Amino acid sequence: MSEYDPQALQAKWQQRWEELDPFRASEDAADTRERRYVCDMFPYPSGDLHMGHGEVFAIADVVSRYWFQQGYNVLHPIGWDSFGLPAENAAIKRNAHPAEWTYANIETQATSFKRYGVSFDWSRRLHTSDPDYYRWNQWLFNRFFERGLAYRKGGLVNWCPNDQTVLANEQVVAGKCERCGADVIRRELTQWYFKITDYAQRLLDDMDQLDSWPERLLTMQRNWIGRSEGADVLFQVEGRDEPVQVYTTRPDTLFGATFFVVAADAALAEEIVTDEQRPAFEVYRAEVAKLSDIERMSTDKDKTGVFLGRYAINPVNGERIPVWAADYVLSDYGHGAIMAVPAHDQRDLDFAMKFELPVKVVVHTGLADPGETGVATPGEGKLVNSGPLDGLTKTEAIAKIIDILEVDGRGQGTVNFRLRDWLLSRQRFWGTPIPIIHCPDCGEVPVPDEQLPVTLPDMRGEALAPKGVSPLASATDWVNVECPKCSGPAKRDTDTMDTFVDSSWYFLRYCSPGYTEGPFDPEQVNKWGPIDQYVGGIEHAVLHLLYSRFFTKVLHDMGMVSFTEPFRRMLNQGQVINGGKAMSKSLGNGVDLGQQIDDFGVDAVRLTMIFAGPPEDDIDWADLSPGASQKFLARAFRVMDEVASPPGVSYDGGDLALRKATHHTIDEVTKLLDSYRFNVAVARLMELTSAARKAIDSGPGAADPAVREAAETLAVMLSLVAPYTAEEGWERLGHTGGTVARAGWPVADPALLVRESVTCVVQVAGKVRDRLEVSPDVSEEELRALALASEKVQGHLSGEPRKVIVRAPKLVNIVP
Ligand code: ANZ
Ligand code: ZN
Repeated sequence: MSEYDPQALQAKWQQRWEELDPFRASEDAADTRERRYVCDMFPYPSGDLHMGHGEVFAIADVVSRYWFQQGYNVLHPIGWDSFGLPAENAAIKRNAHPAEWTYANIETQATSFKRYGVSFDWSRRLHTSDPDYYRWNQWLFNRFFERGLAYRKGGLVNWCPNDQTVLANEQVVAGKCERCGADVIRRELTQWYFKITDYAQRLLDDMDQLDSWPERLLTMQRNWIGRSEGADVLFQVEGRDEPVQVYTTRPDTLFGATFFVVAADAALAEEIVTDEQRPAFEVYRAEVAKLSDIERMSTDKDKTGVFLGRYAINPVNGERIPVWAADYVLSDYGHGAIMAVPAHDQRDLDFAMKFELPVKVVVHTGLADPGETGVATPGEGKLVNSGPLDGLTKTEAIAKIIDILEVDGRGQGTVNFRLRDWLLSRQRFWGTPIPIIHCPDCGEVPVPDEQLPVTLPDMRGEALAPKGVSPLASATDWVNVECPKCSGPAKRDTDTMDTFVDSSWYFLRYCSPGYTEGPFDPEQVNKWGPIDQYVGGIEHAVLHLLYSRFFTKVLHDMGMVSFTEPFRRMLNQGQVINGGKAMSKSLGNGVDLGQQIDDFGVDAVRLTMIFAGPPEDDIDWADLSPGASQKFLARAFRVMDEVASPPGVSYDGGDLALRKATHHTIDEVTKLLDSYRFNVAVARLMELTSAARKAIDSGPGAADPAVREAAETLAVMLSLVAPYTAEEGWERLGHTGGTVARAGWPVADPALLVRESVTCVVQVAGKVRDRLEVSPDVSEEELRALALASEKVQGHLSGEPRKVIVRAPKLVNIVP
């Protein structure tokens, strides 16, 4: 007997895995095994791996190793999302190049992943900051540009005053920069966008294919896309020739519009404001510029606004209603102007009460008068005070008013989306240069494909400090180029791409990482894709997970991928917290993954993560005991180490009770893994360990074949969670030179799954050839099938037997 020493096992087996390289996906066309693709959201190299990584990668590894054991041709790759701001900030601080920090951290993480024993195919490793990766970002940008899916426009954008760069809407969380937490302000800038809005409807429709995604995630995407049906209505505004459009989801309430509101920052407000009201308007507009969309839309915020001195005409009843500017109407949603119906919309009512504007009920809901109570009644009811709509229900009234408006050319039914185009320019250095050359004569000219990649110039330290324009602008040699079209003097675009571009297709590159003819080899991608299991955090719900879906659809339309959704199945792991709170520097409750591994060993840490609960739930490290996990692993190891029968021994005569326990474990663990109940599966392995221990100590003893069967089962199943312990145990069991990771998943013998059993004698031509353990209430049918399936019986049959006499449950007599 020898001691269980996790650190020694790690050193030994890491070395062996390095030699064996057991997790290579096969590209061999002759390999007919079914392919499975499992992928973890790739890490950002911000330092060493942390507890969160420990959890995600442990979870995905269970899936990957399970599929390997089941004999699939598994692809489980790893790479690094290695462009981004932190590297740049570190470089400024240390007067270095961002690459130094980035690649040093990548090495640290790679070393830690190897120690953590994750079943990666290391040959497919990629880094998005490598020119032979980001070259394809640029190539894809050119394709998007050709298709009109990448375009430049001016407008108000989200600006982080701390990071000095623009942010996509998706990167602004509750009015703050998703990265650094600074309050986001709005700035007028000309920027590049991807036209994700062209795909809004398909992004919604194709959610049908994502039925195994968490409902919470789907809801977040659905709300972010924000489809609504309604009408565009044209209002004449006095003093302006062109009518003004508003978007409304409640055209049925048109007769209840008592005022009109234009977004304070919309060009229209500035255009129509009267001279008299202009000074007040300008003061107000400056105030609004400081607010984020979220603050502006917040329902509990006090309503503010200014009268613009103008009136609009209600197209259905000719009423003159005052036009105001306010912040609760957004300039980039709908048409940036609304008809206000205070009786039936709470925000309009709050505004009306504050500025003493009239409230007119047009839907009779049975609730008290909103003008009295201050509570709007947005619900259903019969229309009143609405001329031709009186007496109709909401749905009827919507249909009718749209008819009326369409006949008069004063409006039309329409669909609207909340989703905005994806702003992709960033005024920072450490990213993919946008491959566009601005020529005074030819305009925006894409860098020809054969000149890609446009690599970053060599810049470091202070030169990278944020200045509000991209640091690339100061690399004059790099900026000044010939126009590819007319050869005249021109300038490179100096912005870099949002790093979410890099992560929108990296999982496709994994399928053929060295490919030089394009971003990926379509043939390989169509063989591996879509990803069978993707694992990563819910924080990417409306960012990476939406962008990747968009990219996949565009690539599908380009004929480059055969599927339209990249991730067949999605698992959002919970967070690792400590003491009921997220780990943070300020709380001082951080737990260091490396330290945990030093203290308890990789396997104990992984097992603790998996055993803590369902993978979607948060894990509170304070409630867990990696020490207890280690003790369990030592017990399991001793069982495997003590087995005294030789490998290959027949289990047939083994202790029946233990054999049954083993086969029940196989059956249950398989089902539990199929339904992602990994923690319960671990509990079953703990039970099997105890059963084997008992058999050794106070049962048939270590030489009984059933003990070997239990121990081998344990080794194979444990390899999903505790690979080092499993490998060493497997070797001690006499399987030398290979790896338990490829031992093959055990299959439960149905005869041993029968809870209470009787022994059924099977005779062939009057001689006993087999004994089957069957349920006392086994049917004649089943028993007949079991008997005929027995190998021992088959050995005495040649072809169909002449007669099978079944006396359930005890006897089967076969006449050959
Ligand atoms: C009149 C009305 C009456 C409205 C009523 C609602 C209830 P969703 O569903 O999110 O698309 N709206 C339109 N454009 C806006 C903008 N730029 N900023 C802020 N609000 C805007 O919301 C559509 C509704 O939000 C529209 O329908 C409009 O108010 C408002 F009883 O029009 B409604
Ligand atoms: Zn030119």
